[in-house]
Amino acid sequence: MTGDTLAEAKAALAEDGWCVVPDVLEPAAAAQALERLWAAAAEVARRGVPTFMPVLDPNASNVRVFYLLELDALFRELIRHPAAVELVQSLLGRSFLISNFTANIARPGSQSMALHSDQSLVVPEPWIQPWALNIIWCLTDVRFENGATLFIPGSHRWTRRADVPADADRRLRPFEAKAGSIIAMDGRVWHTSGANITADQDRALLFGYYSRAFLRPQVNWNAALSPQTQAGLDPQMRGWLGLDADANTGESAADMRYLADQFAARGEPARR
Ligand SMILES: O=C(O)CCC(=O)C(=O)O
Repeated sequence: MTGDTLAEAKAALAEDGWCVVPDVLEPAAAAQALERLWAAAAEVARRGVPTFMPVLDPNASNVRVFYLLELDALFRELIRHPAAVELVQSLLGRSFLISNFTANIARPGSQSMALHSDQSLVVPEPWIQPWALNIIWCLTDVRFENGATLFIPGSHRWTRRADVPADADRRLRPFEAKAGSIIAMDGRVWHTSGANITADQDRALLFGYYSRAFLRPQVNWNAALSPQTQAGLDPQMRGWLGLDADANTGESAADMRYLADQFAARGEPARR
């Protein structure tokens, strides 16, 4: 992956609402991540936590793994991968929070979930700006046949539920990519999981969900991460996970400049 590739990807993400960046992980690293994902799924099952969510998926051929950050240090590295963070900051700005990190393995026989946009699940309409996005890690090759995520081109410009057309399902297109790629998807893009119509090919994706820092994350990491996991995190990760005492005190460089300007205009030194 070159700097040019990432620059083109950021431009596509801003304009089209999505982009694919190939070769972020070497094939061996993607295979290792897949192995660790199955180990995490086994651990979750051992703890008696369901990996089938009837509210999300029509049948148990979708294997869902939640709280990846608690389950393996590898996932704590992926969520802060420099390419992922660069894409996130290009869309959301410097400050952001890690809202969620989950896996969905679509096994043969899996079916589509309901059409949705992820931003619509965390903030009411209108959805004017990108306030959230997914960085989707492809741990297997992803094709229409093995259940690629299906999305509607241009749907990041829909600002209200009433904008979703009656023929939305007919507009769906697959995100196809090689194992080791990441797909960035603006939180306003309407999408669903594809059906896996192969006989024997899994489709394994990780969904890193990031949001603007003023939005409450989907996961309360203070509760979801054990004291041992929290103890191993550096200040940067603690900040991105919202683990410290400050919650919403004006976080962006623009906010800070605004405050500094206000103090300067009053002839006072900047505080905080
Ligand atoms: O697995 C997929 O392809 C999509 C999953 C998804 O959109 C979700 O879980 O909200």
